[in-house]
Amino acid sequence: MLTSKLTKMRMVLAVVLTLLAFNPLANTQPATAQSSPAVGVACTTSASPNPTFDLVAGTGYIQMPDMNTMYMWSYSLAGGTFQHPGPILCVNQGDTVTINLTNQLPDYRSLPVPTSIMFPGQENVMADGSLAQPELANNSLTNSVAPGGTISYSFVANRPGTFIYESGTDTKMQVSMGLFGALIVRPTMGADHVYNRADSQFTPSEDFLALLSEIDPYQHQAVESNKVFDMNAYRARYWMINGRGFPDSIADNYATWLPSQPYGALARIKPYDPGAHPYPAVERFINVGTEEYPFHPHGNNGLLIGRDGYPLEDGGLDLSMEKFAFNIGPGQTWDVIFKWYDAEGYNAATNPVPVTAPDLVNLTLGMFYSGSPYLGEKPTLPPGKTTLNQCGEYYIISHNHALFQLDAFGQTMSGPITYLRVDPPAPNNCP
Ligand SMILES: [Cu+2]
Repeated sequence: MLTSKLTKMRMVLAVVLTLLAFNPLANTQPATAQSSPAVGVACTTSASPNPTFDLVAGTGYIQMPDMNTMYMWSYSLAGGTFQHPGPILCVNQGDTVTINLTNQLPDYRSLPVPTSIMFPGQENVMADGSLAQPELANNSLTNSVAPGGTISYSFVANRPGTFIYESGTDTKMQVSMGLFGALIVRPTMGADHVYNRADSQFTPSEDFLALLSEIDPYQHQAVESNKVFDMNAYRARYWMINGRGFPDSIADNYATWLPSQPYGALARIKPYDPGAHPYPAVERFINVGTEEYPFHPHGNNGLLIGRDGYPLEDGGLDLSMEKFAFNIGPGQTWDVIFKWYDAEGYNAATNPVPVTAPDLVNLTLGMFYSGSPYLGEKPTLPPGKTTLNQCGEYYIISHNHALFQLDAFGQTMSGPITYLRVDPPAPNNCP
């Protein structure tokens, strides 16, 4: 009896051990989860208070708005598909964040390419258990890792806000090849706050990112074909928002026709309502390029509440400021909250605000126009006109105001343009 019990236990143990040994997720992959809202920040998360992310630095291709294809270097999730930009890492204030980086970059001009991640704004970053140090020999601002190797970075995310993570190695070259991503640290006050300030509370479904970058296609072509590129000749010809150019930028997150560019930049909000929709939206601007990007939302100002992970305050004094355009410098992050007011309270029955529409011959009806100047109205359009408007919503352009940057290698009205979509207040027929 005892013998058979022991045998049984041994058998069970053997099965369990076999299962453990063959479970590919048991040891190699940290438990990360990816949120996939149609619009807004699509976070990659891992369990608090010790979130762990396995990233690879590798190569792949993205699609440009002029139908060009661009060779990129980027960070992706280990075991996942190539993506650009890197995953949006969302952690909580106080978390001990571990990021394991495996270098899968190919040799460039017969030389191995070391790479790294640096975390601007994070203090006491550890690399493989020791305080991270610059490596002069590798032209690296932090500890790098050789091709095929893995390095483990960790830090305590002490301050809430919006941050960059990017290559610290041969930075001018590697960051412009695409090695960057966004890090969002949620404050202890809650994930629906930008900072530990009650007045930084926002609507959770209205958390948006504008990660602004640029590309010199000649640099990328040279690196792809193993040729010399003189970085002094660098000149951007594409400007991107969340790794896409307009009109791809307004497509949903994870649009199937952009398999390597998961992040859209459309902002979709509802009008302010003191009861049903009291809190603002937040837009997190990041500039990983080489010059200022003066981003300009049409139709409304925004309230700048923080920069580089610091709330604009001084000893309790509120230093936030209303801005018409956001002049984000290279390497900066700006956190902006905004509300959209249905100021005149239009109602077709009870408050018909008088507006005389111009004659049809004097009108150009845009593709997203509802056929009415009133939010929530969707009348019939003239014969032959089609619209992408779904339910009487507004679309308001938002773009980089350095207009020469609204370009894709000579194709104008592209680049870092997106829309703010304002849905009618509920009840509405919006999908
Ligand atoms: Cu404009």
